[in-house]
Amino acid sequence: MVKACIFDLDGVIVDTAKYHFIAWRRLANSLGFDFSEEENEKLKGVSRMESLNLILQWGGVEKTEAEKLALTDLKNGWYREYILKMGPEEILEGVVPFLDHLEGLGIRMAVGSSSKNASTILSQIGLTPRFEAVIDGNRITRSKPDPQVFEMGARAMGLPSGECIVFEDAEKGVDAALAGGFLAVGVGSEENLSHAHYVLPNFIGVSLQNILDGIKAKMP
Ligand code: B16
Ligand code: MG
Repeated sequence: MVKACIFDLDGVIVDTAKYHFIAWRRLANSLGFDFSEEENEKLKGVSRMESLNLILQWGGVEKTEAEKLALTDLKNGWYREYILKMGPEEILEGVVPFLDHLEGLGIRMAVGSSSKNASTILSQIGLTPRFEAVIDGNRITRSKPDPQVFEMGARAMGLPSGECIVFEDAEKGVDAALAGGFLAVGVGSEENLSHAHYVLPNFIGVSLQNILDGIKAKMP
């Protein structure tokens, strides 16, 4: 019996991945190297510092902890310039009708994001009041693929993980949902997310029943 849905933010509700990519690339370029869109996929759902560590590794660049902190601050400043210009028009197509649909069914809703900017983004796009709990990068101590962010979301609603569906665009986010015993729905390409219980390309025209049928059909 599904009682709640927990949404990842970046890549599920809004496409902030493009802003992360621009800002990280600007940082890499300032250090004298570049990285590809393919490599960028590996940064999805990963914390800010872990993302920097991966990027520095790709560029073969070493930095002290203090320098790394300064670099993440620099990147976050650039990233925030983009997100502070966001508005409700950046909500991905199909998301608002799907939230309305869930609300009509009495399904509870929370956000589980690795981003420390999650509350800023939700407020910019006007969706803060739609979620009963928002667990973000400021509240967790372990990053995805650890299930902590989703477990805290379920706990905030007083529900066991088995009664919640997690929606995720990142491979590591789907890993986190599965590790926590949630129903995991990938949002994006089947190619990256085939380990989820079900994969949707996006929320356009989607109903909870479609998802439950899809999960059932994919289960052994
Ligand atoms: P910030 P999600 C994640 O958000 C992003 O996918 C990931 O690319 C980013 O590095 C991470 O948040 C941290 O973001 O620098 O804003 O704290 O997909 O878990 O909502
Ligand atoms: Mg994401």
